[in-house]
Parts: sequence; C-alpha cells; structure tokens
Amino acid sequence: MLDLFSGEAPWSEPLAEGAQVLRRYALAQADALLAEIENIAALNPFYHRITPGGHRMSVAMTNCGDFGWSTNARGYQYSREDEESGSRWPPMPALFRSLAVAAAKEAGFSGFNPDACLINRYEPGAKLTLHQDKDEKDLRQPIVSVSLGLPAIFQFGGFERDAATQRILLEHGDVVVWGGPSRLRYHGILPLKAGIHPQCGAFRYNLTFRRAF
Ligand code: MD3
Ligand code: FE
Repeated sequence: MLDLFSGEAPWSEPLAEGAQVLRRYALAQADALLAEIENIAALNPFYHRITPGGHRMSVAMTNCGDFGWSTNARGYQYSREDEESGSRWPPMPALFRSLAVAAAKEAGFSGFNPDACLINRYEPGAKLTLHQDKDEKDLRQPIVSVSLGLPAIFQFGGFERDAATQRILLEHGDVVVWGGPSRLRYHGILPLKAGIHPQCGAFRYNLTFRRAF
C-alpha cells in the first residue's frame, strides 16, 4: 500500500529556507517539561513586563539559563538577573538543553549550545505582534521553540514588517527550528483562543532556546 503518511510522531514540515517544524517532537517529554516550568516559575514567577513604549505585555514571561530576556522602560536586553526577584535565573534543566540541542541537530544546526531560555505564557487573548528577534549576538545561531498547551496561530512573515505572512497552527509538543535566512523573519502569535488543555488548563506555553552571547 502506498503510505503517504505513517501517522507516527514526530514528522517534519519545511516552512522556509532554514525553518522547519518538527511536529510533536517534544510530545513524549511534555509532562516532564511542564513540571520543570512549574519549578522555574516557583523561583522566578511569570510576569507581565512593560515595554519601552509603556505597554503591559499580554504574554507573561520568565526565563532559565545563564541569561534571560526581558524588557522594561529602558529597552530590551539579556541579563543574568531577574530584575523582579533580584536573583539569578534558575539553571536550564538538562532535559530542556538536551531537547533543544537534539532538535537543532535534527534541523541541520549541530553544535547549538543555548545559554538562554525564554518561557512565554499565553492566556486567552494574549498575543505577540510581528517582531524580529535580533537581540542575540550571533545571528548565525538558530532559535529553537517548543509549544505546549493550547494551540496558537503563528504568523511567519518576511524581512520587512509589512511583507505577506503565512499562518501556521502550533500545537502541544510541536518544535520549530529557525535558523539561516529565516532567523530574521518577522513573526508573531495571533490572540490566543480560549480553551482547556488537558495538561495546561487555560494556557499556552512556549519555550525559546537561544544563544544570547
Ligand atoms: C522566527 N515567541 O519569544 S516561537 C519570541 O510562540 C517569540 O511565544 C513566539 O516569537 C511564541 O520571541 C513564537 C517561534 C519563533 C521564535 C523565534 C523566531 C519564531 C521565530 C526567530 C526568528 C524567526
Ligand atoms: Fe520572537
């Protein structure tokens, strides 16, 4: 029989040059990843940061690893400390690191060694408007993202804010690797639709693994 699709996770879908979705790649580890997120948030709680423009972000964030990304009235930056708690970010769990390194390798980026993991938490209505990720020192390093919980519609654009965008549904366990020429594409998340996920309740979580410095 012609087997067009075996139905077995994970499977990969190319998005653009350098960008690849590894569908359900993190599914087997999802519960363990969520337990680690809980541990991290117990030390450094999710927080709605204020952008330089004075807006409270609808996405709540925390971080783990040597560096964490945050924003405040002065700008966007990676730093060793959480300015809310005054303490260092919790270490990146070994499970996080091994998953990110393996996914990057799978997509052709061997040698990826993340020093930062931003953890985004979306509640119904939360969104991320189109932006580029360019606060990292070496833009030849990819970003690996892991989606957990409620599904979200991801927008994948071009190299200018007003270029046409593709819409891609990201679901529980999906991993995306963004590198090469796709590293500087504009991207965003449309407002999260309300729902109840068996493992995450009313939330969506997204981990992004980065090499900040
Ligand atoms: C494409 N997060 O934290 S992950 C972000 O789902 C961010 O929370 C979204 O954008 C989220 O900055 C999207 C997918 C993603 C992450 C980084 C990228 C896509 C990217 C960098 C370059 C191009
Ligand atoms: Fe981003």
